[in-house]
Amino acid sequence: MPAGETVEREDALAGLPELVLFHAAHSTCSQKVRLCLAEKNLAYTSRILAIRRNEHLDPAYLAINPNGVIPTLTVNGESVIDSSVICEYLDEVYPLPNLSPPDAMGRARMRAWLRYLEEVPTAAIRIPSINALFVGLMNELGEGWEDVRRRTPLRGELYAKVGPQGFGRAETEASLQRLRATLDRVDAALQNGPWLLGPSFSLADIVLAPTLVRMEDLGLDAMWSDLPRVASWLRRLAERPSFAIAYFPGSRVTVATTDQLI
Ligand SMILES: N[C@@H](CCC(=O)N[C@@H](CS)C(=O)NCC(=O)O)C(=O)O
Repeated sequence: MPAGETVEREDALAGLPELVLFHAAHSTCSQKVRLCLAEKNLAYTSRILAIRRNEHLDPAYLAINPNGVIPTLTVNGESVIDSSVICEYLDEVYPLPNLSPPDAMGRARMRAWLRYLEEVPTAAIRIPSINALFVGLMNELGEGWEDVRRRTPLRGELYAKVGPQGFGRAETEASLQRLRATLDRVDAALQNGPWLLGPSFSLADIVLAPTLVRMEDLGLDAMWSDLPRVASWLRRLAERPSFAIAYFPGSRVTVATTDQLI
């Protein structure tokens, strides 16, 4: 989707605040927000940032997102940052269809999932993603990459650990273990499915989705070959109309071989 294009959809909310999403096709955090916007059938103006050209570290972007990461949603020019926070914001302001449980205890359970998903698998998937997809670009950038590492407000420490072949074996294996632990936890929750919180699709499913899709793209789907509930959750997710909207062409990435992961 070209930068600046407005996502044209039936929008019963015309006249409400202008939504602008700063994002990238392949960015897993952006995909969470796009899924949420699509579930709610919300129109927005799309501003694609080229991470390759460091547009996320541009002073003008840092002024709207001081963390120097994507996505950012602006609402009449005011920023909402952090993908899960953006999803919760959207669900609060545009409650139909509702993506949160109706009761406080249910919402507490959902938020516990959101925090866990951010802390464990969302962080873990960065390691094999960088190894397989981004290390080539980092090497290609050379000195330019050093500059990114110095300028990034949040990721300097993480990027200092990336060598010319990516992360080391121990770091990569630890991240795969964290992903497997997540799959086990998801599988256990899906016993009372079909969705993470039970009968209704929620923000917890949205925040989980990009990690599993990325694992699939990296050829890591064998990690749930013994967990059929996880596989059927992913199939159900892909059948939702929001999926094709959020994952427009260019959003999925593939690697030729899992050897690239380590
Ligand atoms: N907690 C943030 C994390 C956002 C994030 O890490 N975004 C990645 C793309 S998925 C990014 O901007 N990476 C650029 C970089 O690491 O320099 C969120 O959920 O919005």
